[in-house]
Amino acid sequence: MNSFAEQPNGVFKSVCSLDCPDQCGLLVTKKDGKIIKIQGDPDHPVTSGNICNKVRNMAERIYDKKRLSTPLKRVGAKGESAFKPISWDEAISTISTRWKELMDKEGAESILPYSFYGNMGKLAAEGMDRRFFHRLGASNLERTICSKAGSEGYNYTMGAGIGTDPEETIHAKLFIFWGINAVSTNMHQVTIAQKARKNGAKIVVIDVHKNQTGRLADWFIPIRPGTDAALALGMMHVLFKENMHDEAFLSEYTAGSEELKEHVKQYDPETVAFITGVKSDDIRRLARMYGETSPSLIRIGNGIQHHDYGGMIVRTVSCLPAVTGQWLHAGGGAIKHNSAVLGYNRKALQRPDLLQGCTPRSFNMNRLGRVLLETDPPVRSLFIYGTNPAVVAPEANKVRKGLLREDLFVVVHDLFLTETAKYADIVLPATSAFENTDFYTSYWHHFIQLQKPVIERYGDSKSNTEVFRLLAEAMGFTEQELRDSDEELIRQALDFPENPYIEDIDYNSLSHHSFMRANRENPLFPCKLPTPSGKIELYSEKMKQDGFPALPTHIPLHKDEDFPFLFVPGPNHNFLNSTFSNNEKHVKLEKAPKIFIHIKDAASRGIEDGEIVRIWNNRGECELTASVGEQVLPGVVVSQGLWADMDDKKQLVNSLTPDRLSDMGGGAVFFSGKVQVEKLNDKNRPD
Ligand SMILES: Nc1nc2c(c(=O)[nH]1)N[C@H]1C(S)=C(S)[C@@H](COP(=O)(O)OP(=O)(O)OC[C@H]3O[C@@H](n4cnc5c(=O)[nH]c(N)nc54)[C@H](O)[C@@H]3O)O[C@H]1N2
Ligand SMILES: Nc1nc2c(c(=O)[nH]1)N[C@H]1C(S)=C(S)[C@@H](COP(=O)(O)OP(=O)(O)OC[C@H]3O[C@@H](n4cnc5c(=O)[nH]c(N)nc54)[C@H](O)[C@@H]3O)O[C@H]1N2
Ligand code: SF4
Ligand SMILES: [Mo]
Repeated sequence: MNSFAEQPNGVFKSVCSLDCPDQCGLLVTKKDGKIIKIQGDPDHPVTSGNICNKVRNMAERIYDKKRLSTPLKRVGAKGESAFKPISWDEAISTISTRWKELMDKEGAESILPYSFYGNMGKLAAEGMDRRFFHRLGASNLERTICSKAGSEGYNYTMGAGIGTDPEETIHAKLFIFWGINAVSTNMHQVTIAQKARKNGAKIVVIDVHKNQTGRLADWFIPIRPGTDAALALGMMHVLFKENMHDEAFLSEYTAGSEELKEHVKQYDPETVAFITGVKSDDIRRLARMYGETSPSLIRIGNGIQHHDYGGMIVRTVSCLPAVTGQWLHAGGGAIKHNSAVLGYNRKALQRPDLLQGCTPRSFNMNRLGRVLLETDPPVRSLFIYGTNPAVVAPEANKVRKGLLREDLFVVVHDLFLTETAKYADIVLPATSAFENTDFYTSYWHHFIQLQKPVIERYGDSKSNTEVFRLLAEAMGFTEQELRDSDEELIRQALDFPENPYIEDIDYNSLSHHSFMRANRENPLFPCKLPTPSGKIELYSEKMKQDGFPALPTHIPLHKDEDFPFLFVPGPNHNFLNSTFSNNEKHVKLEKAPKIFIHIKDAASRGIEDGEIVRIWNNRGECELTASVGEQVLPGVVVSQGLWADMDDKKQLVNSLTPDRLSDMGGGAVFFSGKVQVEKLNDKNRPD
């Protein structure tokens, strides 16, 4: 492949690698071999030249003086962050020697890979790494921290990760942003909604926090955390009762509508108001608005699934478009995620056959603390890449305690010395996505894009695929699959006749067009869904077999600890999870980590706007700046941003979050924990 990296000057096409649904097309301007500007690619049909502030500033991160340029070896105590530079030869031979010893003594399952999608490139996130760890026979990691619960819930209803094509949503007359802070986390869906608004569309936002997205709504509906299934069922109650349902659609394309009609009788607006905190008149008004407006789109966010029953909540909300037959209208329906549209050949990419029939033990990534502290036989080595678990994983104090174990050999591959890397024995420098070859599939829009290296690699950094090729060689693995080039990996992954939507897309065509659209027809129906009945399953026998109620149901949150506030610690606008939290400009834009609290709750505790307050439970404590007002309901506190502890400031919100698992998919329940909030000088707390 012709590499742009060799050309010192010019403007080059690229793609955003961050874990964000928009997956923008980029134009990168270079001068004398260095990036001097990053803009949106105006030719990209969906993102059309607009990008967020984070990535406009990305060059600062790429050339940040703090970036790692060479492998490091720990020379101080664990977690003390004292390292000395070493060569790649020494780093790789230290790792392979240690792993060979461990494999001899305790077996390969004493080694655990720990990764996520810090780089959404398919090769970076699930390419040679998976092949290598399969061949090694390492313990398996269940990558469940983000969207697994909701995806499983959605699949019970719809069969696969396929929803409305976002480009079609320009025709919608009603947008319901449901548990999504889209202004920050899916900005192009907001752009489309704003355009549609000029033609009379309305925007409704249902959230526990009136944040930047709630503020732009025509109607903001505050709701108690974890109660959205009840609201959706209340809407269905009204839709059926007032004859606003689409009988023809229900009988043709759904299974179980009669059972559902009967079932939702119990969810009358008064009952639902009591559960959700949404007034009964508002429930009726919302249902009528939904019943009378077509096409309507529900954009289902991650907020509703990071709860104890997040799977069931998403399953329930995703039944709504079927009740009014929205799937037949261009732009109508729902988007949870659209990953299945761009489904590629995962088996060919990840090669599970390299396990040679073994099924290694498996660990849920949301329980890293427990995995490190309570597993027997113990995990003795972690290889962490593309994620920063010391900040982003639940029960952070347990995670950190685990990482401090003297007998645990920790390797971290990252661009920076993250909070996690500070606990490492060996740190490996990673290239940025602009230095790599990869391909990207959005989980919202329908475009695949190829990434060619735009710049030369930084210092002595290496990409994920390069690192695992080196490790394979050092371990003495001779299989060709562990030597395939990046180009070969892409060719194999895109060779996937099972997905007709990407029939025309292969490495060669992508090289010519840089981005290509899935060949998908709209609207979604008529079609046969990959559910057991081939229809939208309002009643699901499969759920019953899996131990869930067969019909959509509201289930209250677990009790958690006996503290007065539900705590919702979401991401913020200027970071991407913990990425950018080490960049001064982004930190300045966010000012400080805040805790939003209702005026009445603040008053009863003598807390004033702008003062630093203590938030604590039996898992940990934080000190955040109070933002007093009416952005949240009484009894709820919300923080924004995955900040690391800085200069002795206690701002690690995940020290407070539970490591329980959600009902489906082993998902994280970041937003179902409870806390106490009090003035900093309050003595009424345990030491
Ligand atoms: N700027 C920016 N963009 C990002 C990210 C980032 O960190 N920063 N992270 C990326 C990633 S990995 C992901 S997964 C997505 C996540 O982005 P989103 O899908 O927007 O999910 P969250 O921001 O986690 O939560 C969305 C909203 O749900 C609300 N919420 C919480 N609990 C409930 C509830 O019970 N009911 C209702 N109705 N609302 C609730 C929160 O207040 C929040 O406003 O964003 C991606 N994009
Ligand atoms: N309290 C709370 N916690 C949360 C959430 C929340 O809403 N609230 N959201 C959760 C969600 S949805 C998610 S997805 C997770 C995300 O959490 P993470 O996956 O940890 O995401 P980041 O914090 O962005 O960290 C990604 C890391 O990958 C590194 N990286 C980037 N590209 C590469 C590469 O090519 N190679 C290597 N080796 N490293 C690379 C980056 O430098 C960065 O340090 O956080 C979860 N944690
Ligand atoms: S983070 Fe999201 S909005 Fe920003 S450039 Fe990347 S894909 Fe686009
Ligand atoms: Mo995520």
